[in-house]
Amino acid sequence: MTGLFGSTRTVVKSRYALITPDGHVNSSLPGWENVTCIVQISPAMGAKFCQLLITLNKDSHGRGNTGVNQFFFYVVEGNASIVMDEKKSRLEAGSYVYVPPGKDIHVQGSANGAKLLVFQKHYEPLHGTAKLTPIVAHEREVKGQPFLGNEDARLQVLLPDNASFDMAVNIFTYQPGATLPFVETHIMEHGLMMTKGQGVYRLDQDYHPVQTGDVIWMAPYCPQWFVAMGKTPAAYIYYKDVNRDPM
Ligand code: UGY
Ligand code: MN
Repeated sequence: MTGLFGSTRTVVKSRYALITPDGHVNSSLPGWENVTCIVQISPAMGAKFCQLLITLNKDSHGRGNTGVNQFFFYVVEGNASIVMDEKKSRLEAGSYVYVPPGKDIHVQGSANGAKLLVFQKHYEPLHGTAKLTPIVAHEREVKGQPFLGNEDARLQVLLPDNASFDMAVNIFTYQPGATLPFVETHIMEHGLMMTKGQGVYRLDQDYHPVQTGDVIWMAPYCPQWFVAMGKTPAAYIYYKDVNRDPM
């Protein structure tokens, strides 16, 4: 698909943003070497978290301590590895890693290259909850559950559903024609990337055609709805903030 010069589907508003890959511009980020890094969503647009897309090659490294932040890495394509607590884990498409705050990490690329989607959030501890530990897993290990009874709209919940966690990351897969059952309006914020197929996203009062690779930020209380369209399933991976007092 070629776009007309001077045009883009990207829209950035105060309550939501649709970021399409044609507009990506790289950033250099501390700790990352020989990578291409796109900051897709950040506090600079009004979000309370960051969403990054990092492309690695065989000479790529990401090193440092997570500090006050927690990180969620999802392998969109290719192969990479991560070292935590002196243990190296090999990652492939569909692998994911949760890294709690205060943890030393070393991410490495591979000859196959890799694209990593990263969610980064300042961790808000909750008194009386267990200390968080790293998780390395694969999406195939997580069964998709029908969303509000709809067999054609399935949700995979990638992180444990307990109050130690202040963020959730889920994969939503829709058969063609399946929809979110109603226009959601909620306090939680979202960052998402389309990983399969296409559809139409309602954001606030606007309807946007979306496809694989598109990114959406939804501020708290941004009305939202989705319908999958086309001949193949549509899927997106998304972040939300959970389990903390709204005051
Ligand atoms: O978890 C959610 O709020 C999800 N149903 N929202 C969304 O897919 N836009
Ligand atoms: Mn939602």
